[in-house]
Amino acid sequence: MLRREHGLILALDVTSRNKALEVAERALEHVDALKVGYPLVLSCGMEVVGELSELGKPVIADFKVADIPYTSRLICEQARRAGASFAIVHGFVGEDVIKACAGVIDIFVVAEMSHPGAREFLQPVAERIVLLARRHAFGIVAPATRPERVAKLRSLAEGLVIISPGVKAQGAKPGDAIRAGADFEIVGRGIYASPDPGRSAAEIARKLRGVMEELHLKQRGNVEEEED
Ligand code: NUP
Repeated sequence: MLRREHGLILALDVTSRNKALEVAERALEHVDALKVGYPLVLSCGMEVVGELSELGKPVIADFKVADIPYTSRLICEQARRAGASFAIVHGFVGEDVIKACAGVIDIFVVAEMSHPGAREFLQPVAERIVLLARRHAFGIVAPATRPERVAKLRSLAEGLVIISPGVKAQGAKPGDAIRAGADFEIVGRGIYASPDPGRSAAEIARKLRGVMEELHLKQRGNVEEEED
């Protein structure tokens, strides 16, 4: 279950359990989910996934799983056992891997990454990955740093939830990805590395709620126009 209230997912790429819990607690009321990855679990163990999930928001295990189906499935089982509600899995490894992972936990498939290098190998196949994801996944990962790509992938991602990283530290402005069709924006350093993580999360969440409201009004406007 991933309920959208703020449109914001907090990425906790810190390397201390205490810092992760402290930032999560401060930002909690302004975010819809917490995302953990290798920096956190390799430094302080998988137990932190359970501790974070006990705070009451779903935890996304960002392990960018990209192994053979058998091993990928084992990784996803560990994520689920630890208390994660979702895992992030690479799409370029193929449908057998996506299927194996989706059999044990709800997954987000990485369609296109947010960094400049993603243009080299991933972008040319991103649209095909979305079509694969439609058969097995809960959602996809699309780059907030390229809103035009979010819009393109949205047009193919029927029924999928889109989560978009790259906001603040990687250059995207809060709200741009949601305006382009994403459901949630992911923010890490823009919150945990700020002097006041609670306040930064509150400010970003306010902006995102504003954009969602604006889109909703626009949709309603369109409906009313059509009805006239
Ligand atoms: O394409 C991706 N880009 C990306 O930044 C896919 C991801 N999963 N991420 C993750 O999002 C990245 O590993 C980090 O956890 C978060 C972005 O963090 P930040 O740039 O806001 O600090």
